Amino acid sequence: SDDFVAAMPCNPIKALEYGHDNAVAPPAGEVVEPGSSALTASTATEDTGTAKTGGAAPLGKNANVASLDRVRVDPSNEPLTTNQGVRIGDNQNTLKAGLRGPSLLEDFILREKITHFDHERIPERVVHARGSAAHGYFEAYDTLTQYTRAAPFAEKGKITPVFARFSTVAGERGSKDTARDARGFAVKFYSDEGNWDLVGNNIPVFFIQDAMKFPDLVHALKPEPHHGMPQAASAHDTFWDFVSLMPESTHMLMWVMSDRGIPRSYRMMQGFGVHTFRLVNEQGQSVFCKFHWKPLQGTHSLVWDEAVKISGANPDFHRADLWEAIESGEFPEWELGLQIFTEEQAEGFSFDVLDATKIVPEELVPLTPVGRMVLNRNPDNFFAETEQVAFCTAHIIPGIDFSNDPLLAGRIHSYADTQITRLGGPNFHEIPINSSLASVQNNQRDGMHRQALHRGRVAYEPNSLAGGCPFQAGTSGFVSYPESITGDKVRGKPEKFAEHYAQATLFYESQTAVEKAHIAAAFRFELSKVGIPAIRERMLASLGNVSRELAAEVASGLGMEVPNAMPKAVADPNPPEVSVSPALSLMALPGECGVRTRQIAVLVENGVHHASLVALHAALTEAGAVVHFVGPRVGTFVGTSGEKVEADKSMENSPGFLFDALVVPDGSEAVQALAGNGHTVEFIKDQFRHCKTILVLGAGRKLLEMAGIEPATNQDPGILLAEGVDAAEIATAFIDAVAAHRHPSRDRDPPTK
Ligand code: HDD
Repeated sequence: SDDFVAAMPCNPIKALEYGHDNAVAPPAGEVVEPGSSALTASTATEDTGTAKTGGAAPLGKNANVASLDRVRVDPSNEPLTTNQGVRIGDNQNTLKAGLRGPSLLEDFILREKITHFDHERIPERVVHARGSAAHGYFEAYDTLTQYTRAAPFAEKGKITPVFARFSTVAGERGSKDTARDARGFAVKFYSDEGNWDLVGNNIPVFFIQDAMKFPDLVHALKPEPHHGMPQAASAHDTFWDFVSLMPESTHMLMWVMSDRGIPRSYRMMQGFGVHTFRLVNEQGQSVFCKFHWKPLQGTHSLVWDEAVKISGANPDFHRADLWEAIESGEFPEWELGLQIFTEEQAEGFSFDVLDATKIVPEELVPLTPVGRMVLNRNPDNFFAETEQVAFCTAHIIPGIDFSNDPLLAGRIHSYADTQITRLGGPNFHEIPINSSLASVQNNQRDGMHRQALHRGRVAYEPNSLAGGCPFQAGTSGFVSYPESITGDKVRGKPEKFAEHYAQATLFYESQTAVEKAHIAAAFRFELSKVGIPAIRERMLASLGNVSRELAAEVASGLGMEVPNAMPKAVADPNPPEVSVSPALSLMALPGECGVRTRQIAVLVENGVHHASLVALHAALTEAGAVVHFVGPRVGTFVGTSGEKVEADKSMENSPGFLFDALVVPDGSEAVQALAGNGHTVEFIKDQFRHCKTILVLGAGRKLLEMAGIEPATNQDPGILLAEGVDAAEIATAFIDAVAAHRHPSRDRDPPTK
């Protein structure tokens, strides 16, 4: 009976485990109206209303979060036990023969505890070791059944749970967040037709065209093998040796050397599936597709001097930013856009869509927005979820298929393979964060750490003893797109792969002047760290093929002559379709969130003009900014008329470059005291140098002058003076200036201040 089934010790979350009505079309899933406030409101209260430390773990509203409830552990009111459930009476002392005697081998409690500890670490990811992740959901704007039968796009408003992990590539697990690097952007969709992993980066192209070169690339990029340096940095000989010998990497180099390589936040970067994929509809028709994630928070970056300093003061800068935004209910959101094109269209392009070093310019194929992803819940346990999640490009579902991109082919193999070492065997799909919400039924058996308890004696197919189950799903299951293939078995590349520079030039020429200057400065910095002059020269020769202007700029920064441009593989390539693509500039996607989540520092000291700060605080908080009072130390300060101001950060623990904007306070006594503290001028100078907004109230102007900034002659829209002006009045202007992110008219190389 149903009661009996319910009473069985099966996983109640996976209610479908014991049979389900195999549908041909994907089930509709949970559906809400797009943008429905009911959805966000329910998750918002759920997530923000529950403390994440201590107490019972909150029950998630996202389906994949709920399925994790079965493994959540809550020690409230529970005694300490061994792994065998035996209560431990004393967790302080080993078992000894006499108080001063030797420890006894029979102390199974000590031995279990130490043994487990000894094996706590697992191998880190060979690339993308450093990362942070969050739960959320994908919501389809509309049905996309015209192009694909993929479950997440089956119905307007359909919700699919996701887990997304962002990462740096080169650094080890404990390395800094703000290294110059590509960022991983991996999304696991727990669809009702199985897990689909879109394992992308924040850059739409890659360094190499063929997976055969991936180990070489990574060996060149990672710390050099003899001395293990440098950590989380591409600025060293082996990397530039390799890429300067691989002209196909030039396009990706332009992106990594641009400000995209140092994002302000994981929440403020784009994501790309990189490869050309296929969409396949229920009739078996297929189109090509590229995946783009666009952050609604805008695309914003750090500047290099800032990134370097942040890595010292807060190596967890991006991890903390993502965590804190979600904890505060400020859920980051991305729109998924597709570039959909036919094979016939692709054949006409000047480049090959199977070449992962090429984009499809949006001028050729515009983006179609198809849904949004919202991340609304932090993991409960970093190891169990963020560390153990296993993404894999081979995890696709009916309605999605691969193209013949030879880089993708290698990835399809690599991801599942690497988990076998990293997660200790072939059963990593059973780790809760990896297990699909769709029922899993097959005849794969055993192996290390097997969890499933298969009943019966049948583990083969065909069978008659189990009624032929589990049975082949036929066309309701995954059917590879029957692309017809002819050709010789060869090792080689298609013709258009030989053109390496046109899109590097397109990228460079699509940048604003400040962005171009940052690209040149990044090449200069990286190549200045290269010890072998011939490598610098070879790279300059390659850059000469991108832009003479860029090559000259970098060469002069290195005190070198511009060498002759490197000979190209094809002298006379197909002319590119576009020479400028505005979407390639970071400035293209300013975002819609104003100053929400922006970190504002307000300097405080004893004698600070309290009323103006209270008014500002109210206006900024109202606009969604996060205001911090920063003193020479943390703790209480006393304002002009005896009011108390609580500093939650100090200039020592939180230097100026950690904040998006600065308020220099009024109050002559406070200004006097701040003037005597060397940190103050550094704090202001960094804000100035990094082109951030500075609001100076009344007497605070003296501190600006001490920092060598003369606001009277400065036409800078990012420096606001409020003398005799009501603080609340100036708040609006300040908020607008902060929303501009930076004031690049102040950008100087080298810095003047
Ligand atoms: Fe990769 C991890 C993205 C090429 C082999 N890769 C990894 C992750 C991301 C990417 C985001 C981290 C996933 C996570 O958060 O756990 N990789 C890319 C992109 C590529 C790319 C966008 C080019 C388009 N990767 C690539 C190639 C190969 C690999 C060509 C091998 C042939 N990548 C791996 C890996 C990793 C990995 C060794 C390390 C840990 C893991 O997979 O789970 O299998």
